[in-house]
Amino acid sequence: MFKFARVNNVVFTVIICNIVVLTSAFADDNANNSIKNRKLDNNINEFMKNDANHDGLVSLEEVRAMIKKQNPASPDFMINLLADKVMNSFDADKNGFISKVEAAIALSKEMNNLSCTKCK
Ligand SMILES: [Ca+2]
Ligand SMILES: [Ca+2]
Repeated sequence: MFKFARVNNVVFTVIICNIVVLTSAFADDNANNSIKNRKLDNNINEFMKNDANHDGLVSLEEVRAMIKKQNPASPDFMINLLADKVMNSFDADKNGFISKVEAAIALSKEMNNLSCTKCK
């Protein structure tokens, strides 16, 4: 069970990394705040593209579709687990939908976590 949870975390991190790498063409270790903010903006916009029905919110189903697209070979139970993980960390008010503000908060936290491993 522990091993399985670890695999999930790795895949989850890979998903976040993909989102970050996707938009980090201008990044370097001395990135100033405006570049950082632009990166965050890009990441938020990338994430909100998963809003398939354009209601301004990313639902659990839409998160599942995003993960499925990035991991087409993964079994459904794995995709569902990952989607639950994303919802848990992104959906701050637990209403079952990720708003743009919630995505901004979660992605900015993830980006800080990622860059902190570099700045030590
Ligand atoms: Ca939606
Ligand atoms: Ca929410």
